[in-house]
Amino acid sequence: MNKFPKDFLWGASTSAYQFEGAIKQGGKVSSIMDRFDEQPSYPKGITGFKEASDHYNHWKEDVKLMSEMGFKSYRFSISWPRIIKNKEGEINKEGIKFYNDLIDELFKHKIEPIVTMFHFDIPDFIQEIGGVCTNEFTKQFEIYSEVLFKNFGSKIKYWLTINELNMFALAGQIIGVVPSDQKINSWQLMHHLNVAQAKAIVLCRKICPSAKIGPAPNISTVYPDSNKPLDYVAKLNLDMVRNWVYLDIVCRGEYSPIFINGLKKMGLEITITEEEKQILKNSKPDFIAFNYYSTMTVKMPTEESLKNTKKDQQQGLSMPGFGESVKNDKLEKTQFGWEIDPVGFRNTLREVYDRYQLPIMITENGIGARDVLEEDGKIHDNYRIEYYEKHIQQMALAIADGVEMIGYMPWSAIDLVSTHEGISKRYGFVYVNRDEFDLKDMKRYKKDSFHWYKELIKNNGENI
Ligand code: BGP
Repeated sequence: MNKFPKDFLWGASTSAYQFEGAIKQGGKVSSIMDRFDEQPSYPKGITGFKEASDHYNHWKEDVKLMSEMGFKSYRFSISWPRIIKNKEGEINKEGIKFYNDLIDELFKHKIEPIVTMFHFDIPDFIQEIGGVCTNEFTKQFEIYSEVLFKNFGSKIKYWLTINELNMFALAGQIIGVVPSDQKINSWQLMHHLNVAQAKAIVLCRKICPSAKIGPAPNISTVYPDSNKPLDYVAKLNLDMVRNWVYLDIVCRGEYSPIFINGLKKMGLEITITEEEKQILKNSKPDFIAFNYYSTMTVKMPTEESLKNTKKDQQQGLSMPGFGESVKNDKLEKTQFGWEIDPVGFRNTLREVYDRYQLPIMITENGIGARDVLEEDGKIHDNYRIEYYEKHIQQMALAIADGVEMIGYMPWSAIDLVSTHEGISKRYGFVYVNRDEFDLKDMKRYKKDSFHWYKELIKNNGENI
């Protein structure tokens, strides 16, 4: 029996603000990400997103490289501030043309475009009215969604709503989607995003009925740190606020009573209108896309133990009285401290499929590393090959377990700028020749993993 379906979508991912650069070209208006590096909370000594990998001016060459690797699919995000100029919804025609040209070029190379509607780059005109923290956000996202579906709907088969909706609530200030001086109720913010997502799904059904649409959160299995029953309570708690609440709302149409009750225990609540309840009930997705980097291990915290943690999308998520994430000493780590857990990937795939029984697409997975460009133009990233080999083997086992999978689009197709750790944390199959502050020539170099992935796709993963 084949390990992967015949038409499996092998490819890779990027996001607009981390990849395109050209923040002042093509009629793009400003976004919060353009100046994230100027915020006091942004780590010192690393680049921001103004130039990124200059994909905006290299897109044809970049698609050619993807085609050479044999990509069947490419997951990228459309930049909201490239498409809409202001809160009146004025359209930037140049932005529409840029993505239409990109999509056509992908089709020319037989690559299926998988479009993320929104990947962190909130336009300034939205931030000025409160960003993701107000109800107004859902109205603005609806205006934007309609423009996307009307302009690209005839070509796009797979839409992804909001990248890592859960990370807006859990690590919003670290990834820059919430300004560090803005006071927020993370759960109300999450609710606005859930409603925005639901409205987009409803609109998609209306405007492009033959397209498929799904959410794209960051999901990972949560292990209890020990066999102490209380650590298992912490596991259930963190599982809920890290994973299931975001998928329950879109797949089941409501929040779990345990979640709502948990909020009350923390002295929090979310305001949900009757109209919103109806929208949330009627916006089921066609598939689940999710990003997976590693697993999480938790214990029941004491007040003292909560003080020490470094926090981002993969580490340090903790909640007083609920659970505290701790290091898993059974797992190796990347150079940037993220735990590596290929078997956890199989576990996560099984849990998600078992719970919702919808086809799954992996929209991110990968290893950030300080790759070195050798004098002969080569990049020997065997650690990346090893990372992928192990994860893809586990994905094959998950498929053999019975998980239904559509595709695998790891992070990232080509080097780009990390959310909060600069360009030196590289993820691509292709090296982009620039440093944190020296833009050099932005030349593209194929890493060893490029040739490895090409071979794997050619064999539809059978050689893994
Ligand atoms: C995800 C985001 C991506 C991406 C990736 C790697 O959370 O969706 O945008 O960058 O993580 O994370 P980082 O860039 O922080 O290394």
